[in-house]
Amino acid sequence: MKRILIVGAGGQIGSELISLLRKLYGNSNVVGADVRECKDLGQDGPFVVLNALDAQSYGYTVNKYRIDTIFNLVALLSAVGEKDPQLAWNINMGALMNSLDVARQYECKLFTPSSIGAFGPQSPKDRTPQDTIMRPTTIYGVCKVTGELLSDYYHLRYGVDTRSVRFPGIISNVTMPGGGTTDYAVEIYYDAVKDKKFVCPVSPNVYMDMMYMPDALNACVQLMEADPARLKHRNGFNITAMSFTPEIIAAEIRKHIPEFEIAYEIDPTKESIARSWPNSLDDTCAREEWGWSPKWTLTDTTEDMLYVIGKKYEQGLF
Ligand code: AKB
Repeated sequence: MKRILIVGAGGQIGSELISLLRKLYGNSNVVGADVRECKDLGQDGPFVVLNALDAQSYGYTVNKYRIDTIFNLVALLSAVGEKDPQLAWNINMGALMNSLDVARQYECKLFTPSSIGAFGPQSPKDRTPQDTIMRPTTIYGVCKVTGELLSDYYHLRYGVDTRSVRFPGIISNVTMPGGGTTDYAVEIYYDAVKDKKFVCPVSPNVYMDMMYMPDALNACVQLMEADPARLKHRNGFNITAMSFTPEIIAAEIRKHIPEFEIAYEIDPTKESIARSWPNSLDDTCAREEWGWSPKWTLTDTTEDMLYVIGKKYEQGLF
């Protein structure tokens, strides 16, 4: 990776990936792109307003900045996708098709995240294997499985260097996630700091895989830098760092804020999505093929999240 374009740079992952990549590869070598103007992202390096569905502008940007690696982070997430499945398909698949075609034309490597949402109710629930039945029941999951297959196809048919991981819920404290089923695992920390209570949209005993942002960012870099000769899989690798329920994360928060309370107001869409997803993934292939090894447990994540969000609260930032 020498000249990198992050499409969807204003989102939860993009807004932090851009800082890491600029540190590693040089500010001027990492171009941020988003459908909205993001003033902060243009301060240290190049930033362009780009609609990933506009193939011509996408190609123009890649050519202009002599890009060799694209991170396509454009996505409508699982819960919001169910409100308008046609829109979710058009955005998720439109951005992916344009990314694949541009990567093919300009000989770029391409990273597009997949998700635990690529699995469905018929997938094995615990330590879900890398290669197993998928059959998701959300439009988001349908897009993710299709995206994995299309990305593998572009690799086989045209030699495009496509790679991806199946991200679990990402816990972070810079940009809020929007419209996902796992968003509660971020919101709970903000509400714990501000109100010492949280109303959770999924049941107390529902397990889902999660990961702290620093591990998610390392996964992006490590996979894209991995020796292709070692990759038996490409799109997408199971990765995980922790698996917990709302009850478990609440208990962890109570170690720091003993008066913290959690109540439940179940959101039927999020609940049924969460129940259709695995409890935990088996990430052996990622460990073997490119050295994946997460660092952050729920205990360290909680300590760090409460510290950082506590500082933001003191500064009146939310
Ligand atoms: C979502 O909840 O939709 C995402 C995901 C797990 O892909 N965070």
